[in-house]
Amino acid sequence: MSKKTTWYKDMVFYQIWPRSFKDGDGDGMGDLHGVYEKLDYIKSLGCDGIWFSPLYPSPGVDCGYDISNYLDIAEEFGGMAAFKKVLDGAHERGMKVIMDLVVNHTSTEHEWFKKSRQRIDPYTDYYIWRPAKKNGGIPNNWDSFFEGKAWAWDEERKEYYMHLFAVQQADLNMDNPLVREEVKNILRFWLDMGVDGFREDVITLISKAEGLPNDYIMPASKGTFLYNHGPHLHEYLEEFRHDVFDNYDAMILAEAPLASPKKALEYVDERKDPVFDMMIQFETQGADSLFGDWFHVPFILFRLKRIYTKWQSKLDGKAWNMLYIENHDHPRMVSRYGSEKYQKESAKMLAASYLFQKGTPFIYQGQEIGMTNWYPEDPDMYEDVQTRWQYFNVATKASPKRRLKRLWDCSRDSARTPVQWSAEENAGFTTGTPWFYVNENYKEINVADQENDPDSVLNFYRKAIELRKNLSVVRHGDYKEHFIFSSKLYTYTREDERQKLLVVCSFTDKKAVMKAPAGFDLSKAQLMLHNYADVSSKTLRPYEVRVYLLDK
Ligand code: TEU
Repeated sequence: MSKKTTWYKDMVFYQIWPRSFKDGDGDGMGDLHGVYEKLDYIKSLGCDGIWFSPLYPSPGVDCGYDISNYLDIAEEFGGMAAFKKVLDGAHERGMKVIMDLVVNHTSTEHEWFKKSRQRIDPYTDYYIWRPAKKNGGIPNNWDSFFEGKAWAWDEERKEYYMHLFAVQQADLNMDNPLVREEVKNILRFWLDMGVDGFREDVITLISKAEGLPNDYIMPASKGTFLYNHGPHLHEYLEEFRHDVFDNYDAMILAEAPLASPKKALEYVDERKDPVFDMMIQFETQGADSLFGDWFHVPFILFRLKRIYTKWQSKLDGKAWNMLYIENHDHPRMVSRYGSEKYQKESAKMLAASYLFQKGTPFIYQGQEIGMTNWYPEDPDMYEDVQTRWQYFNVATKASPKRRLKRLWDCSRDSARTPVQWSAEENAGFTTGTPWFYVNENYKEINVADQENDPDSVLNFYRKAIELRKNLSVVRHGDYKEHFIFSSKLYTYTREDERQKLLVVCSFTDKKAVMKAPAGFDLSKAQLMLHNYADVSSKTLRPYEVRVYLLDK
């Protein structure tokens, strides 16, 4: 069957992490009433799609990624009635809505798990249970992403269960056909309601190596290559597609840790019946870290440029890129690849560094006003399960100062503080007591002030998105990087038979001299977007960005 769903290619998505987006009922927790209030705001950015991080009932150990009921909406977010209102409201405004599908694991509070631990059929084999070894030891040496080894002992069943994430996130046994039927029911339930697709959480981890062998190769993160892209993954994904997705016009965005473009093409190559429409790759996050977010190093522009260009060129003509710089799993970009000192300039430059690439851009809540990292003095203020494990159990011999600095640089909580709506109390996020800390800089960085300022980061995003929508060269033209050896500038063009777009991004707080690529006559080009008032000189100021358009 040939690929049918392509509407996402002309769209820009906005990601909502519900707890911190907007509180509509005053209980301190973001909710769907708040989302409803802000639908026109999202639309005003030029976004025509929303990805919701999980809204389902959950004990909240991993902020909703530990689901206890897949067929409902959490009361704290307003329940099903509020969701349907948002879904209809979005559709009325011409916006699509995609949900997070988290089926590598469920919460240990899910009914399936409660019955499975009691060996009540048909749930007995819904999870990955193994007896203790003769010496009482765990079944294999795999590590979890969040909390030590990937196994937890269950006193009731007297067996270990696998958890690749937190202890309260038990991995489903996808080899069990009944579990796959459950997944299909979940998909149909939401698609029949009118949802337009899914972002599939760590979906490449759902098939584990036969026999769950020990990992003797990896020094850390043991097991990664034994459960990522596992033996039956394609088979299960094809089953989901055949039994469900082929009957709907739905978009599938797959989250894929550790995927290279080559690996991604096994799933998204449009010439070969793809199982996914797009993939969330992690490499873009790796220009200031080694082996994942928790080994922070200074930002290196060469690495970012190489990654940007690699994904643009390797997928070109074969598959469609998902473009993003921020989401709920990584600290804020202004604080990492940009500069807090030049917050306004660098937020705009970072926007242009990816919004004009080929693919479908995603914007994470707060990114559009250039929100920055959060610097609490007390490690106990962190909420995230992964962050707390890293602080209390990893690198514990370092000085308290270094340990805290590591959280500032690496924690996901940096991107999870409430959206800064105004300079009012609690940044206008809630009239109650916020569930989490508000970044102290909300008086300087907030939506209300930026609405009134034509030169704000917010209005830069609006202009950039509008340009993208109006110019077919941005959506479909060829991508080319120039001056790849520049340690200060990232320069790229997009080109079709009629037009050529040039984007020059300075990633330095020093001056840099701008050059146009051969054949691009700046005197004939029109300056479409910039982040400094006067643009006469060829010397770029800190974090300057310019976007030029040339008619051929
Ligand atoms: O993230 C998967 C994932 O790989 C991240 O946990 C990543 O390792 C980490 O955030 C890097 O610091 C997805 C969700 O996006 C995340 O929020 C969930 O916690 C996780 O799956 C488990 O469901």
